[in-house]
Amino acid sequence: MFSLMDGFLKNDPISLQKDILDHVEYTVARSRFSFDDFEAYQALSHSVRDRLIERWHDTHAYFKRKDPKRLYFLSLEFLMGRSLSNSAINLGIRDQYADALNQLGFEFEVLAEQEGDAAQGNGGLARFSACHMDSLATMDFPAWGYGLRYQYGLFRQVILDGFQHEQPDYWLNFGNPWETERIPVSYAVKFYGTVEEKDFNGGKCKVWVPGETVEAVAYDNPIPGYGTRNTINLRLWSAKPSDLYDMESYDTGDYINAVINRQKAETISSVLYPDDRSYQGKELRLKQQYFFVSASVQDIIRRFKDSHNDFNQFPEKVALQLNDTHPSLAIPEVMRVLVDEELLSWKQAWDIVCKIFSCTTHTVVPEGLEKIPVDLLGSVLPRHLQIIFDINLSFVEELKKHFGLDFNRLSRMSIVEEGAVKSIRMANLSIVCCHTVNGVSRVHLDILKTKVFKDFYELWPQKFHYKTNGVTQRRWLVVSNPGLCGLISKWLGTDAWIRDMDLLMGLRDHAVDAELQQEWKMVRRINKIRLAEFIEAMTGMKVSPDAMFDVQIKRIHEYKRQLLNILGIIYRYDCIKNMKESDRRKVVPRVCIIGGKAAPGYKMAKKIIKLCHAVGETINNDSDIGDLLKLVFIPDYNVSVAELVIPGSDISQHISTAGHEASGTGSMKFLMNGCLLLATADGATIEIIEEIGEDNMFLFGAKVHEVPKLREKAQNHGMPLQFARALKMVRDGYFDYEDYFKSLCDSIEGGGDFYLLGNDFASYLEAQQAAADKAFVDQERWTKMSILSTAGSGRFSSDRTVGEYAHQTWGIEPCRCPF
Ligand code: 26Y
Repeated sequence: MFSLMDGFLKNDPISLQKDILDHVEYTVARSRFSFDDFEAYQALSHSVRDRLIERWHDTHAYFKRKDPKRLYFLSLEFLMGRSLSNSAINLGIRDQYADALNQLGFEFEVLAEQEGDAAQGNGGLARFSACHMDSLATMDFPAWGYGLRYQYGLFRQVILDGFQHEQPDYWLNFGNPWETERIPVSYAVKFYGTVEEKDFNGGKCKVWVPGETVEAVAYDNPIPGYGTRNTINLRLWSAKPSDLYDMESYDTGDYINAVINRQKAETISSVLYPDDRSYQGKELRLKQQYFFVSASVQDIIRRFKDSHNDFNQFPEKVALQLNDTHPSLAIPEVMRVLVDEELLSWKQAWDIVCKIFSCTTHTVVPEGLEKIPVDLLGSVLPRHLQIIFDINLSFVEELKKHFGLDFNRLSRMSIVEEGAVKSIRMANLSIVCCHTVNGVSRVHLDILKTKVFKDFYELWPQKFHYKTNGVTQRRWLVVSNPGLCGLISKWLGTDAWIRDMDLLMGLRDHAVDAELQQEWKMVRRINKIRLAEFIEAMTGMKVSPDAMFDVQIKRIHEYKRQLLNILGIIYRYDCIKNMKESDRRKVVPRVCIIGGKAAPGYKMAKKIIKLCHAVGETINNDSDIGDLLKLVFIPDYNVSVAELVIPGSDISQHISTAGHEASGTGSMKFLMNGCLLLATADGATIEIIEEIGEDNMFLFGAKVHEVPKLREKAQNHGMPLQFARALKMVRDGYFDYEDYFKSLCDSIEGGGDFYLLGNDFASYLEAQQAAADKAFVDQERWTKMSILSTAGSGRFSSDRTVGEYAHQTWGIEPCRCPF
């Protein structure tokens, strides 16, 4: 008789080998005697997935038995990157797999390189979701992630003649071994149609008669915690044509058209919007938002009803977290389901809604705030528009009681914007209905309180909080920098820091120890050599690992000021070119590395990419300069590129105009990896300074409170000399394409320098010189700063962030699967 316990998969090398070969033969359908690296990768990931699924089942059975309050994390974007190494490490069996593969003649590392990135998101906000999933699992929280399964992730960036071109990322082409399709878990999602009023129980009730129905099918992605058996779920919805159609009345022509039209339903989950800044009220985007929200809400309510029959208990069992305003249609959707389908009174439903929702906002600028035209919303979701109007009606009444007839204030705060295009302000809707609104750093919250949501803060100060962002050390150190991890564990005498980052502080005691310094430098050098090889493979350019690697990788945006970096490089180039031979010998050789994508419609950002290439072309081919200065643009920046670049960087730049980066999480990844920061006092950097001290980084530029005055000044004052000189070279066509770059130059000249590049240029150069020419030559001091950076990075683990959210916002407790 087979025992259930025997069903558990074994992790010794022989069992793992057999398992991999079974998958080669039966899952990948290749001969176990002959398969290549990619096929081996596929078999290996299926073997890992089997183990994930086993834990996933155990975790969910345990959650079901214990019935804790659950957190549901709703996000339109999850930027997960690769899964293989992360999963194998979190399962605690990476080394066993490596051994098993060695005996089969394969290398784990090489197979891991076969995996493509899951790029279901744009940038910071989407990595926030991914890091949070890892921390939620590791900390044993009973949580679910919900999102959309895009067929095309973020576009691939191809550079032709220095210009960015976008290519579709059809990431599912080669199958996705990490997901499980769950056909039985599917829900009908309705669109369009009309709302009818029906008599019910002596009263009236609303019935939404849809014009279109689309099926949402669940795809589950297991997320394993580290050092725990807990494995939680990321459920992504895919759109399929619905069966809810009567097709019999069609003749042949109608029939064909009807089938084709039904097929169009799939477009809802076909493509990720590549903009992360300015919102455009597009019908498809609205449908995407509602589609994933409706399926998720149905799933959450179904799970609740499986074991409860009283909706008054709902807030004790359910917390819904909205990642920015993108999923905020969940609010009217929950109201609709509770009132129209579960037949609760409006008041009962409203009380529940006010207790379950919280949100995080990731922006500082009004352009990022979503506004849905009323006409569009009324056509796609007629019942939701009514509900939003009703919520707004009571809200405006409350406002009148509180502030009197202050019409300006009422019109600013109303959920409905009365403008040329009457619209629904999704941020206002979220603030009205969420019990907590979180910013992502201390200064971000200040900006929300004093500017973006000032009126709301005056009404409900208790709603506004911040939780400084963090990133997961499992991916950003353990997966991406095994060398440094080994060293950290050796010197701390434990690897417990992988679940408790505060322990890294212990490195402070050894920061000047010559032996650690030696080993630290060695590990960092190996990472630099790996990066140099990658650069050569990607761009054909040879760079020396002896040079300082100076890196800026992130989305291209005017506020992130890649242009400041490039103008700084031009200035440096010009200085070197005009130097005497004897002075040249004193220059610290530098490799400047820039990477990042521009939104396809963002003209200025695209010009910045071209400028970077044009300047690189000139500098890199100038024999006067040689190895003293190189400029490399790394194409198609994504999560796995970041994993390789970050550990090999000496300094990294986080140079946004103060007050524009809500938090900035890239800096935290560099910090953990012992890379020194060259930064402005913006977003989370302000808190990083508190942890590691100003002396261990290179700070420059205007402070948040100085920016408004400086902007006025910039209108009336000329540019600093060095800045004018660098800019003139671009204007005068030193790098060709002068017509193309004209608007870029105009944007920072003649008083229009909104992001204050001119103002910050001198102090930027000073910080660069302090970094390069002074600190870098003193390798002992540099290594000490590097060790202290890692040592001070504990606070920026997403474990800390998630712990704060759990405790202060969601009210959830760990629920650790015992076996
Ligand atoms: C509405 C649509 C246009 C839109 C789509 C994506 C709007 C915003 C976004 C994404 C925003 C985003 O990624 N924000 C970043 O969030 C990070 C995590 O909190 C922050 O570290 C970073 O400063 C912020 O820009």
